[in-house]
Amino acid sequence: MSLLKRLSLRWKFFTGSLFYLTYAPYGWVYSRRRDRVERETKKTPFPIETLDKPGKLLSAEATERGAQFYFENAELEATFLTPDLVRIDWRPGLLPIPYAIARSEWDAVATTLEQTEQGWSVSSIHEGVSGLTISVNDEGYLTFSDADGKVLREELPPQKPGNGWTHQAKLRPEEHIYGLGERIMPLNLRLARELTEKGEMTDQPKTFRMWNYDAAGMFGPGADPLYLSVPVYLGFHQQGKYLVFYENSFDSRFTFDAEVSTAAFEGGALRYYFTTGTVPHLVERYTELTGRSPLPPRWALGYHQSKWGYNNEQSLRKTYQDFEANDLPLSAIHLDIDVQVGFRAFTIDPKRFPKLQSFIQELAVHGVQFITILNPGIKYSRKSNLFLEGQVLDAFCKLPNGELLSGPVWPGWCVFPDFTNPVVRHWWSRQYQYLLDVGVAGFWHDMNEPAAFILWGDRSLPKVTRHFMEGRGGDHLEAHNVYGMLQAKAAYESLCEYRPHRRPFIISRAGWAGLQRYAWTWTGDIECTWAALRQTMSTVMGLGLSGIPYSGPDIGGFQGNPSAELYLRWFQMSSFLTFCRTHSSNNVEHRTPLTYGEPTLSIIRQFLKLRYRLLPYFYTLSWEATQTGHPPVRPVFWADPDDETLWALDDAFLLGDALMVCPVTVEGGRSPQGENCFASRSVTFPKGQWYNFWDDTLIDGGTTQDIASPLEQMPLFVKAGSLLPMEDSNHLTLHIYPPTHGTSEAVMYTDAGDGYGDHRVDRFQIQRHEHGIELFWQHEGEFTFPYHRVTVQLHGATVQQAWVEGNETNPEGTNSITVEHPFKQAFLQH
Ligand code: MIG
Repeated sequence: MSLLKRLSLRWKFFTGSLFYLTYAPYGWVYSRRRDRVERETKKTPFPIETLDKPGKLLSAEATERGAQFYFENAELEATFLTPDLVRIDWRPGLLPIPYAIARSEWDAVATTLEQTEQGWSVSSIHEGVSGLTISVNDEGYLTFSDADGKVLREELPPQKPGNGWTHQAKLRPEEHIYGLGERIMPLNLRLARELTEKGEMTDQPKTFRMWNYDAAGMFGPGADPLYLSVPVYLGFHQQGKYLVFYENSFDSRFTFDAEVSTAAFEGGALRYYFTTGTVPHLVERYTELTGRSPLPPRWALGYHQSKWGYNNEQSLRKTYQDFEANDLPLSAIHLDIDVQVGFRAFTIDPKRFPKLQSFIQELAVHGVQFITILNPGIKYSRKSNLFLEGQVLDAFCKLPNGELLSGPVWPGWCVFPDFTNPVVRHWWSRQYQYLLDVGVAGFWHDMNEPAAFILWGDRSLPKVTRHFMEGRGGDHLEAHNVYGMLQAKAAYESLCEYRPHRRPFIISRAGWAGLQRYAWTWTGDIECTWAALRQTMSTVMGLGLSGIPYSGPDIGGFQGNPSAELYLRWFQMSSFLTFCRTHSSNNVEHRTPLTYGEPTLSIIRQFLKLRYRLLPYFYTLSWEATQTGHPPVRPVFWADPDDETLWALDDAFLLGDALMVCPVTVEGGRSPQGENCFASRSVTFPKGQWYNFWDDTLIDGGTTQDIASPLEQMPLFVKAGSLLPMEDSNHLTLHIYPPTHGTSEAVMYTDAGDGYGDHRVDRFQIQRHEHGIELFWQHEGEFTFPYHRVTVQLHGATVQQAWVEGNETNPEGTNSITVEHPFKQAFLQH
């Protein structure tokens, strides 16, 4: 790096940091005020109902969907929603407002209640036999067992040390735990403890806190909590697999010790859901309960370019032109707070962006969309219309003494809309209309944990802040974690109402159980290191298992300037994540695929183009996620959940069932000794056969092998039996990676890419014969087949002769045929 460049970077960092410093006095005033308010409210204590334990079990009675148990000091209710999904309520305690819940009507479930030696047991009856059984003993121990009598979970009697419950369950030595929303931890959360002890984590991740938290500018592996928490986890052990979801939004802490798990809540009733079955089934049930992501607009699966620092129209035009001139595909440009007037939500500075509307229209023709950021805080100023309107509607959060709460964010002193009030959500929804009229395609919600600038203490609102909570009232301890999700709900409803013919696109930094119904997320201000690149893979997989299928990190990291190699490797990984966006802080160098010149640029172009060719596959996975909740990006164990050796594997991921992606997360992809001396990484293959994407060699599953990983190749594998649909404008290529024997199936989903019109599902069957491959093709749905040409390309074999619907067709080269229309049957002889 030249001296000049280095100096200019220093200067940028310095001015960028100054930017933060100007807020220090606000932070000081606010931190003091927050502490004082919290202290004073404690003087008039809440009524605290404590309980040591539930006491003796006195009686039990059957209910319509389960049973009710009466203990000396507590009540327990088991309600079966399906034969394998049960809701447990321990009372007393405040029941939640059902913000997480997407479904309230369930088919009837037959259940039986029986007295046993130790107490009672309640079971669901499924097809004449007992499905899930919960045994309740005299002191409040609960045991969950499946239809075969295998014990899945043993719970200790819960305790109520304060306003909330503490809940413990036994853990087996081999038990693996996944989920809890956004964590920058190993995929198996139980490993966080070990890594801390070995000193491999920067923080002390022994406790996972549920408290959406602004990591403010930078965080690395081990930091906890982060912006988005979901109190759901999956457990795997030798007796089976289960999922537990605590429907309680209060501040809480989860730990997984050697023998017990603990979940401790600051308030509310102890309400949780338990289900069991295969891994896909667990995710299906959880997303049946909390909802699934709607189909995104197809462009959203393309590449997004973002930068905190696009502060005039010229910088946007230049960005677009750079992409255009360098033959780099681009789907969206994101506008950060620089676009606003005084960082105020729903504003665009007409001085610096005088022709934004026509520029947006111009780029729309080239398939580029605009996304704008907004924060929930509204400037506390009588010059702000939003402030005045909100005051009249009583829209802002208040302190217990009735005073308006204000806290510092980018615009200065801000007030915070209370999204737990439906009137406020409706008012907020209306505000998007103006930006929609300007042509903005989607919204990026930042700082919605909600975050406030502080000098010490918690970076949010005072915990005693009052919230409407749909009319029943509550404090910030309960409302905090749902705040960002409810803002996303308001935005989602706005887009449905004001732009009904296009699908909503919203990205939210904060969230809770059910966020997936409204928004995508990104992983915030991740540091710019190899360790962070490595760990974000688990973050994305963990989010997927927590019901949130769309996420990704800032490519290259938010804070800092990655080396060309780190950026390239990060890019290669992100090309296979659902949300693929480069973004960076205002105090670092502008970062795009062009920043590093050659050879980085060409390699990135190759990966970007591969992603765009794979869009039919990505889009099909998105459609499948609407039907099943299965996240497109999933842990490798998904390929063979019974193989325990895969349970902790988190250095690779699957994209759908067909692709295994093995990012390179260490420096030195190409050794300095010479061009032909490649580095490699080790790859563990789940059972089955895997084709190397780059050279079609076939690899046996159940093995671990060293695979070459030069800079231009990230190890990538296709499962034998897959069909990968790839497109190049209106030319579709069906890449067939045949099964080694028998038959396999694949689907492809297509529609207009946005809106709510017709769709089409193409279904393929690949049959392996002794001398060739037979392909059967059927479809359903009214959408017209959008491609003008179809190539069938066979991998792993050479085509000698080919027939389409029985007519001989000449193979082109060694392994493909091309036709004009979809067909019903083809045979490729090899
Ligand atoms: O206080 O809007 O995570 O993506 O560029 C920082 C400026 C506020 C934090 C977000 C980041 C965004 C930045 N924001």
